[in-house]
Amino acid sequence: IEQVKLYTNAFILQDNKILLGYKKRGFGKDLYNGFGGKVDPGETSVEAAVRELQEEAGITAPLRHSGVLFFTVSDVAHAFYIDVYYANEYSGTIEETEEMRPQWFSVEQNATGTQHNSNKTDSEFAPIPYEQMWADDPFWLPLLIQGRPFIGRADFGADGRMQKWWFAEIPVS
Ligand code: 6U4
Ligand code: NA
Ligand code: NA
Repeated sequence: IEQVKLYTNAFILQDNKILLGYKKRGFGKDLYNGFGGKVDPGETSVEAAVRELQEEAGITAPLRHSGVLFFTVSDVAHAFYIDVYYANEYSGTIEETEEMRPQWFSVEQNATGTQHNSNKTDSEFAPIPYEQMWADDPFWLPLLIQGRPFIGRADFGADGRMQKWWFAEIPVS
């Protein structure tokens, strides 16, 4: 690894829904993810997270830190250090931008794995589209949703497949 670059990734969690963005261009194109990007010189990680959320979804939120991720990609010279944030509220109006198409998803079906509530035939919101997300996301996104801090590492091959990984909840007292 020649260099580590700092990134952010931010999620809004509200009313058993999570706000994801469909990435329309650049790194991770055609995948759903949180909102984020590179930490610029002179700004803190949380400042970058707030700025990127504003730039990509049009909203501002009181972001709180949730986890830390470290990724390598075999044909990319730098490693990705990602601070992951969440908020339960936001201000402004969610807007599609040139980079991201925001969309709400239900967290309920994903949390339980099955639908126990037979009164609820179909949700207005689709479950989290893990098959259209980075391969590491199923390991830590459920922890973020449950408010449990996490840490993890994954190494991706040139083909984009996750080759080695390790994720854990951070015990907090
Ligand atoms: P520029 O060059 O400024 O347009 P920027 O918007 O700063 O780029 P971008 O969009 O490339 O950065 O940021 C990548 C985003 O993808 C960050 O939110 C971090 C996130 N990311 C990168 N690898 C990831 C992975 N394996 N799993 C994941 N998110 C990842 O869930
Ligand atoms: Na970005
Ligand atoms: Na950026």
